[in-house]
Amino acid sequence: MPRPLILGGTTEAGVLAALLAEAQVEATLSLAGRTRHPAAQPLPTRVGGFGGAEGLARYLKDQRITHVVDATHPFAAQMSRNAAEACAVLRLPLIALTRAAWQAQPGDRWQHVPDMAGAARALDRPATRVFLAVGRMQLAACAAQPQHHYLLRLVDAPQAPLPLPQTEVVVDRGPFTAEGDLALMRRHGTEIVVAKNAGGPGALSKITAARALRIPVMMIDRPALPQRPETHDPAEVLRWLAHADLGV
Ligand code: 3Y8
Ligand code: NAP
Repeated sequence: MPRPLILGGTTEAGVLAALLAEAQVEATLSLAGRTRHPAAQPLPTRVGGFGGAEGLARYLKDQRITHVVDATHPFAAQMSRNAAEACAVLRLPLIALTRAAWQAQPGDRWQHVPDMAGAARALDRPATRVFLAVGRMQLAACAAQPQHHYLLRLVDAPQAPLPLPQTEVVVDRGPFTAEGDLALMRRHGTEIVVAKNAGGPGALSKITAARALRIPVMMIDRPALPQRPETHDPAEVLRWLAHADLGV
């Protein structure tokens, strides 16, 4: 019987967790512990880092894990690198459950930047009203551009002073809706949206709202990830587990 470890923290990981629980697969879900009250999941869940690739390898051995599913967010590049390294060392089967990157549609006004530092550089312009929808961990990069009025959406209320002088904070966790984001951006008077190319439906609403408002989007492209088998379909992961379980 397979004993997979699911590296989660995304909408798709939640869908997979439900399928695995329903199929009574002996799976464990893993979260980093980034948020104060993570959503309950239908699988036994462990929270916190492993201690690098070595710590992950030790965990995989100690827990007799047979397969690893990397269902982390496309910007969780360190976790993905560690998973690829640990699975290579232990010769464990690894598959990534990912979602396609968003693509600009005709009429969209996207400016691509390579990473958060690139976004901060591209914000070197007169004061404007920015919906900085990249979460808490990336805010410091924009401290070099204090002239803007930032709308921030965070999963948890900030515990420490924010590195930006003019902010409006919305504490909310997704998935979000286009109607909700349209109202939020109208109320804030948003003039540009800064977003990570997360893909998937859970964070797309602000992109849809920007399209409706015809305002520009500064799109942060995804970091490079290690080569590994990938699927966008949670059901495919179950077939992969069953197939691998036949020892084939
Ligand atoms: C801890 C688990 C589910 C999964 C929901 C998805 C959708 C909603 C949209 C905006 C963008 C952002 C952020 C976002 C979204 C889903 C998904 C997704 C973006 C939770 C979760 C954890 C995290 C961590 C958190 C980061 C932050 C990023 C907020 C749970 C809710 C901005 C990414 O305060 C912090 O430290 C937050 C940190 C990493 C990025 C950052 O750099 O700050 N996600 N998000 C996971 C863990 O501990 O391992 O708390 O229940 C999961 C989800 N967040 O259950 O349906 O699948 O992407 N998450 C981005 O995409 O830009 C919000 O506001 O429009
Ligand atoms: P990251 O930068 O790739 O990882 C940094 C370290 O956090 C990892 O080396 C690992 O610590 C720990 N870690 C990350 N994901 C983990 C997991 N699922 N289980 C156990 N430990 C984990 O990751 P991140 O960008 O901070 O993302 C953290 C979590 O939030 C992930 O679960 C991700 O799916 C979720 N998330 C992230 C974003 C985002 O925008 N980055 C968006 C939505 C959800 P050790 O080295 O000690 O093992």
